[in-house]
Amino acid sequence: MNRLNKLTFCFLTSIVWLMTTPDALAQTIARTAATSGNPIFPGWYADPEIAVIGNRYWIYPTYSDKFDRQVFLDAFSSPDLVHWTKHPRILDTTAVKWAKRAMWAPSVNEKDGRYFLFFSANDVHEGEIGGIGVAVADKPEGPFRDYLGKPLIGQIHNGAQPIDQFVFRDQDGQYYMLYGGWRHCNIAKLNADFTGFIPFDDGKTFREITPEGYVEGPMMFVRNGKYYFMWSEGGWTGPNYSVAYAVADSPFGPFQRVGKILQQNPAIATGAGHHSVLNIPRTDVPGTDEWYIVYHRRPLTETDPNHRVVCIDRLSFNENGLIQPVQITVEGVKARPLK
Ligand code: FUB
Repeated sequence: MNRLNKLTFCFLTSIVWLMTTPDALAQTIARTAATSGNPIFPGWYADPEIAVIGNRYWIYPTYSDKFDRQVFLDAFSSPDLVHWTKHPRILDTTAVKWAKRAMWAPSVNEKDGRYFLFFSANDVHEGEIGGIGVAVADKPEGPFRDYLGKPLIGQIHNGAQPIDQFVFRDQDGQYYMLYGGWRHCNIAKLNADFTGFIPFDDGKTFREITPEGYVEGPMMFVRNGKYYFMWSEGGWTGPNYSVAYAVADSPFGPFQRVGKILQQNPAIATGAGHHSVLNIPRTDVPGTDEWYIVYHRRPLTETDPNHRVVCIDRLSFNENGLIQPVQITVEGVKARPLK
């Protein structure tokens, strides 16, 4: 080999070596990733709620571990559903004196320039301290501080464990909370400053709207004037955890179960459930009908109940407004930068 050929050989070999080191590979993957992949970020997390705040997507999940280790909440943000930034410990039990463990299912709403994070803590049972609380911050990444110094809902009403809260803004601007474990779901009307609830006309504060099959993880959205109520069924520790829904003309129902739309695929993952839904048009491009579902599932290699990961896939409707069964994927969704 002459000197020029030797130099060319060395140069090419170095390029090939550089490109195959893990760092070079990681950068290449990050630069060229066209889809989010599933899971969308590393770590054991569950019960994700997705929102658009400003020009970023935000996901607020439960940290999935033994109840005694669930003493904080992390959040994740992204400009495009593909590249995610972790915001660690946006809230932890040191900021909430009544919360000791089992911080679950955060639900975040922006109101009057502040961010309100509803969460549950302590896996509360009759006579215990805990339940659903609310924390507040000036930014979506916190730091959040306890808003009330006590639970917003600390008692058991209509048999519903005070967990898995979802705060829903109705078309007229009124906020409602749906919540409940132990196979019961209540709806309650939040007051204007989120310090409590306004009783309904019948004098009751907590109205039960439990549909057939309901277990936990309620959420609601409106599409074409119809109220879609969704929930999780089955046991969250097992493979059959899944999501079903009902449709009605009001947030109070009556809700007739339509069927399951999210469940395990034994070739991809098990235990798919406790989700939230994002509609792009409301926040970005009015007139398109672009929907995403964010949910947790268990990788096929895992049996530990807490080994749950956060995933995203597309959600769609048929011409009658019925939700099509979700195809859970390994690829996730395409990059979707916000305008
Ligand atoms: O992550 C803790 C609990 O598991 C949630 O509150 C339930 O909905 C289930 O996902």
